[in-house]
Amino acid sequence: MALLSALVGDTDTGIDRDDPAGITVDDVMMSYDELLAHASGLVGHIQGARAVAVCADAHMDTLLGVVAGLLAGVPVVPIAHDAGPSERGHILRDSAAEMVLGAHDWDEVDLPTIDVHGPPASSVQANGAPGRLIMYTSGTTGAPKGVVLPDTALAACLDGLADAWQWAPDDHLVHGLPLFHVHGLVLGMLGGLRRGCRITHTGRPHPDRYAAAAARGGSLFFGVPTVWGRIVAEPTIARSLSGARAIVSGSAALPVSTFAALTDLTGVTPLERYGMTETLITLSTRIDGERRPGHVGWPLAGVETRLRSDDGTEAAHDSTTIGTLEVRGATVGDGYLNRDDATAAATTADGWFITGDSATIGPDGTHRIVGRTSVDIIKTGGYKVGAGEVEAAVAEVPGVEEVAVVGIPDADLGERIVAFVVGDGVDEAGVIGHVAASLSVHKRPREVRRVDTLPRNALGKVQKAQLRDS
Ligand code: MCA
Ligand code: AMP
Repeated sequence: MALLSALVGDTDTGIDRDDPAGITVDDVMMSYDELLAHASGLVGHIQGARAVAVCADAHMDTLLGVVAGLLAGVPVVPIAHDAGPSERGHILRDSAAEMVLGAHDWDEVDLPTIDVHGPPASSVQANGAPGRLIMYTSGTTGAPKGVVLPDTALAACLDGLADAWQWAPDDHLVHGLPLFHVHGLVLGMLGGLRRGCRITHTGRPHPDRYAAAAARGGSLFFGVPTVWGRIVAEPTIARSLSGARAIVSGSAALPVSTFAALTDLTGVTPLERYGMTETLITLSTRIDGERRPGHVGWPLAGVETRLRSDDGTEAAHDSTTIGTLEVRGATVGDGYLNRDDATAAATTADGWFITGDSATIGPDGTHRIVGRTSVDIIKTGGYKVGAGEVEAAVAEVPGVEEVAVVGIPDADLGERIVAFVVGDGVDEAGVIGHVAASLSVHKRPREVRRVDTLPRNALGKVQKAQLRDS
C-alpha cells in the first residue's frame, strides 16, 4: 500500500518500528509494527465491502479502522463521533457504508460493528487495491457532500507538504485536531505514517497538551488559528514551543496579530498553508522561503492555480487584484460522491476546481486568501459549516417561524455562528441544544438573536450582510 509507505515498510526511513511511543493518540501508544499488525488483522473482516464507516473520535481505534480500510482497499468514511442522528444517517446512506469499524454509541445505527481489538495478523495484509477516503464537507445548502479522495491525491498532498516543510522521519509531529477532517486525519496521522515520524495526537488541541508534547520532544506542530490564538494567550505555554522546528497553521486565516505573537513568543515563524477537503492542501509557505503574515505561499508540487475575475477573464497577479481562486493538479480529489451535479458546478469547462475563495496572487507567485465568495459558508474554529444546514435544523425547533444563520467575526473562533430567529417564545438554549444534538456540536449557534423580521431585498432574499453588520 503505497500511501502509507513508511508504515508498511515500502520505504526504509530509518524509524524504530518497535518504538512503543511511535504513535500516541490521547495517551494510548502503539509502535509502527503494532499498528500495522492490528490493522492487518482487520483486513479479512472488511475486504470487499462497498465502504466502511469509522466513528472518528480522538482515539487509537479511529486510526486502526482507517488504516485497515486503506490496507483493504475499501473506501473509508470517517464520521464525527458527535454527529447527530440526522447527519450520520445521511452520511451512512450516501456512502453505502456496510459496517462500522470500532465502538460507537450510535444507538439507531443497525450496521454490523467490527471490534478493532481482535488478534493481530502475523504478516502484512494488503490487497493491493487503491485505498480512498470519503470525507464529508458542508456546502451552502443541504446536507454535507462526500468528497472522494483517492490514495494518489493523498500521497501527492503529503509529498508536496514534505517538500515544502522538509518534513522528515526524525520529526515528532504533534497536534490534537479532529480525526474526521483532512487536517487532523490526512496531514496529522496519514502524513506521519507516510513519512515515518513519531506522531503524538494530544486528544484535544488544548494549549497545555501542546506544551506537554513539546516537553517530550515535539518538533512539528499543527493547529488551526483558534488553537494558536489560545496558545499565544498563555505566553508561558507559547514559549514552551520554542524548540519546535516548525509551527504550521491552516484551515482558516491566521490573524496577523496571532502570527506576530507566535513568532515573538516561540522564535519560530509560522508556516501557513491553504486547502480544502475537495482539493487537499494546494498552497503553502516554505521552510526555506519567506513567511509573510497573511500569505499562504505557493502551489505545492504538481498543483497549478489561477484567478478568475467576475467578468470571466484571468485576474492580474499584482498582489491587489482580487479574483476567485481556481486550482487543478495532483492533489485534487475525484469530486463529490453521488453528486455529479455539484461536481460539475464546482468545475470549469476546462477542468479547474472553483474553490469559492477570493484571493490575490503576487508577481512572485505568493497567494493571499482574502475571503469567501458566499456568505453562506461559515468558518468557525477552523470548521466549515454551511448556513443552510444549520437553518434547516433551527427551523425544526417549535415556535421558530423564520431563521437566518450568519457568521459574525469572533476574536477566538474567527467567525461564530449566530442564528437570527423570528418567532415568539423561542428559547436560546433550546435552539442551541437542538442543533448540537441533531447535527454536530461544533455546528451549534453560539448565540440566538430574536428579531421581528428578517431584512429582505425586493426579491425576498434575506440580506445576510445587513444581519452580520447589525
Ligand atoms: C458545548 N459543548 C456541548 C454543547 N456546548 N456539547 C453538547 N451540546 C452543547 N450544546 C461541549 C463540546 O462537546 C466540547 O466538549 C466543549 O463543550 C467545547 O465545545 P467545542 O465547540 O468543541 O470547543 P471549542 O473550544 O469552541 O473548539 C475550538 C477548537 C475546535 C478546539 C479549536 O473548533 C476545533 O477542534 N477545530 C478544528 C477544526 C478542524 O480541524 N478543521 C479542519 C477542517 P469537549 O471539550 O469535552 O469535547 S478544514 C480542512 O481539513 C482543510 C483541508 C484545511 O485546510 O485544513
Ligand atoms: P474545508 O472544506 O473544511 O476543507 O475548508 C476549506 C476552506 O477553509 C477553504 O475554502 C478556505 O475558505 C479555508 N481555509 C483553509 N486554509 C486556509 C488558510 N490558510 N487561510 C484562509 N482560509 C483557509
